[in-house]
Amino acid sequence: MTETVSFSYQDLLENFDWSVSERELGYKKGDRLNIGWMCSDRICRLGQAGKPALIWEDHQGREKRFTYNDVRVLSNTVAHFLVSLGIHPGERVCLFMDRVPELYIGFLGILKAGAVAQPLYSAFGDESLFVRLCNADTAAIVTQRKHVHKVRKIRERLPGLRHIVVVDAGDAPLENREISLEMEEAAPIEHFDVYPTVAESPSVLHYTSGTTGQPKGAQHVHYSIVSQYLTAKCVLDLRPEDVYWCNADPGWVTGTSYGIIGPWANGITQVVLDSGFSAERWYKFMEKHRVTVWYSAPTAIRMLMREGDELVRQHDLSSLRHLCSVGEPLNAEAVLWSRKVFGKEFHDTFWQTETGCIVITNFPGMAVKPGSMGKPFPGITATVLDPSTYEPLNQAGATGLIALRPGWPSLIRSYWNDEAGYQAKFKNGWYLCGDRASIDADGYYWFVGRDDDVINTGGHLVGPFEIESALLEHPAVAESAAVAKPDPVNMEVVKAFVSLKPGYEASDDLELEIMNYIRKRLSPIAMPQEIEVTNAIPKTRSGKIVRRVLRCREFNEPVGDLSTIMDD
Ligand code: 6R9
Repeated sequence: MTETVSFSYQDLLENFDWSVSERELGYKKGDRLNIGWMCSDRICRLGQAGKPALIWEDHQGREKRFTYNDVRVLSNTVAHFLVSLGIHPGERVCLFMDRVPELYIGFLGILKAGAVAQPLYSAFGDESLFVRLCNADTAAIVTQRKHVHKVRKIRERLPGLRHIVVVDAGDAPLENREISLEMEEAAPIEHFDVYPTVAESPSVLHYTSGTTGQPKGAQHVHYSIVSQYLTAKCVLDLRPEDVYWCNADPGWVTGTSYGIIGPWANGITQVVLDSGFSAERWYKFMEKHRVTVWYSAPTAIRMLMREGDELVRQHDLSSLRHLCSVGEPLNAEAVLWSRKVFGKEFHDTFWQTETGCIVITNFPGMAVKPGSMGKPFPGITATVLDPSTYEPLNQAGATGLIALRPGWPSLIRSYWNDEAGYQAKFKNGWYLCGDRASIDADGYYWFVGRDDDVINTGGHLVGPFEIESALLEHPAVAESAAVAKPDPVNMEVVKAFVSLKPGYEASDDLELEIMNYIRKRLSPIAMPQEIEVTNAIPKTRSGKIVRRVLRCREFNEPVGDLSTIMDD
């Protein structure tokens, strides 16, 4: 498939230096650096104040438009409000909202105030929310009326949470610690002294799940913009006239790195659809706004495939120029389907919350091998390591651990309050992604699977420990194990194994009740799609659950040698 490209992979690869990005952003070592300012004030100074930054639409088709100057002034307004509340630089301010304009603009406002933005997915239930706010010792949460009841449920257990800011309170009665901020109604703050953050100042704290323990806070710094700006420009191929749509919710890293920072640092117009999935609505939305660049995810693409080709043909999607995907393996069928119906291929991009930016990718113009993740982004040194020696495998087709040489701008600097967990991500001078892949003779990477027990459902990572802990709080559950189970659309879904306490009998009703319990306390994505009652949850001699046995059974894979694990 031929395409006109702005950059050639080979040209960028030769003599690559991240300072290219620093120069384009007008940043010099030692300068102040603030993502909030970079994504709004800077664009206005470049003569783009009147250019649309955000075109927002909800499920009823209501539309709002914000220029870069609007984003500049409104983010000042949010920043000023937070400072007037007594929020100090470095304190965590959580964003807990659907995809409303206040989420995108508030993100920049928090950063302008020098505080740390902590975005959380608004479908989280009270327990998932509590765990993350408690761990981060969050000082304020910005939320909507429809979600405030979840905060009310847990606020007594969060003494450090001083302010609950409601962006659409209207005349609804507010309770203790709650305060209203209607961003567009507040007195606009034309000039705000942006807090003088520097490259290494903390910026965004994203929670991500691992195998053990509760989710970890991945701590980013303002310097991450140097990676996010350039990868958005080169991989997403953003050009000044583009209309860009990123499907991801800013509760997850794709929604901030490439749903806020990347496009806005490039001065691009982006469109946001604040509504659930509907193939027809999505195509209509892209047709109406003449979307040119679309960043989506394999589960969404598979859901679109299911709705058929005819629906695509009923819409004029000729504006689409470049398509990318992230979050899970992009199956070859999805690439072939997109070729057929859009006349364009989805370009797979691989990265993580921790990497902050795309690290392995099908670069525009590079021949796509359907099913492959492509090659390392210039400026990223990658390899696959032997899992026992942590030495590079250097053999085409051999499966190993995906490893990256630390040093690119957007690698997280720590896990919040978990130095040991952070250090464990590095071996022999490499950062380990926790995924397995092979590299073919042409240097293309092929994803094999995760190297841990984390469940990837529809591109969202859920940690088994968080689900197991919540299951144990249900009165009927004595023991629990949560593992991935294959799924044709979501790639994986959660399956839970539970043993019951005396006096409880397995029944369909009880299973449904447990599922709903998890959905409400954690989230719909963490909810087990299947519950198996068993008295035989495999354990090591010291009593640790061996999820691998259960997982392999679900995937019909051989369990392999367990002798060392069982002796643990
Ligand atoms: C950006 C994001 C990261 C994990 C990652 C891997 C999986 C992401 C992928 C992919 C295969 C791809 N993953 N992109 N697997 N092909 N193109 O998703 O961040 O939520 O931290 O997830 O997702 O397992 O390690 P995050």
